[in-house]
Amino acid sequence: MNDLLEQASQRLLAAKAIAVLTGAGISAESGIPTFRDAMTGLWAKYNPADLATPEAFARDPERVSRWYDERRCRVAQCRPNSGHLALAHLQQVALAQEKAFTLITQNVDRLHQAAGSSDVVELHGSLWVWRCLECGNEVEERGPAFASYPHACACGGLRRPGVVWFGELLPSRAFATAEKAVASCDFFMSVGTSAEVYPAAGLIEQAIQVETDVLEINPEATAFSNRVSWSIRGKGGDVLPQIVGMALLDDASASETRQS
Ligand code: BJW
Ligand code: ZN
Repeated sequence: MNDLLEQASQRLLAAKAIAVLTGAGISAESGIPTFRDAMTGLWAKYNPADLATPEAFARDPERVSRWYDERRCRVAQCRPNSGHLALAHLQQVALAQEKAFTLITQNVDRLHQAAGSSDVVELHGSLWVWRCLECGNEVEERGPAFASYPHACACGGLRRPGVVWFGELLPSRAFATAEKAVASCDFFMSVGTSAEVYPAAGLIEQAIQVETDVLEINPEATAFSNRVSWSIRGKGGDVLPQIVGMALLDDASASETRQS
């Protein structure tokens, strides 16, 4: 694994445009359950068709709103981990060196932003934003659990969580930004995603097709593991700080050599 880390960090150091796609696995070490992990994932306990579709909300808005509000309140107790922090640090250094850097996430927890990442491209929306189905008004809900369910707007309409459910289109501007970043990057990282949900997983396919260097970080294999340049089996919170640390250390020693 050390050889893989060394090689990938060398390429990261040389990259001029970096794009990163993250999934629920990067937040697992912050205490937020993933979706598809066999024992601990949300879909091991719940049926997505009952909770994560517009039809489920239409059928039982009380249950769906309560479930999302409970998740919102749980995430409010969670802090970014060393994986989120390493990506925020990498972005800062990349931008200072005038490299392009785009962080694309499927996560709805906003822990990347809490770690200091900016301009995060949210493909599946956010647990914090709730939108009225009648008047379209959007509010950022940062307070305690709602007093009653379903959550209602001042206009009397129902508010739904601002996440993207199965069968719904992804926000078009966010997806276009993501596709453009992947098309123009020379180093792509996929971290903590099972790569099973489309069109987000299609971004990994796109990176492989354009022959960008692709690094996957995940404790488990995915459908892309055999096709990427490096597949590192490990946790985001362990591997990301190492890889970013190695790349920045190499960079610092190279600039010392240049100066002496
Ligand atoms: C660690 C770790 C550690 C653990 N460190 N790693 C093409 C083919 C087949 C189907 C489709 C297709 N195109 C579209 C579809 C349908 C559907 C889809 O993809 N279904 C598949 C499941 C089969 N897609 C859609 O419906 C999308 N919309 C769409 O396509 O619109 C066009 C359309 C409209 C109408 C008809 C047809 C097409 C919308 C997808 C929306 C996804 N929404 C969710 C819920 C969000 C709200 C909520 O939070 O409840 O988004 S589902 C859920 O999955 C969530 C996630 O963002 C998403 C991805 O999951 P992720 O992040 O990869 O998590 P996991 O749990 O799957 O994986 C975690 C990984 O972490 C694992 O690999 C672990 O090993 C790893 N891990 N610990 C690093 N410490
Ligand atoms: Zn309203």
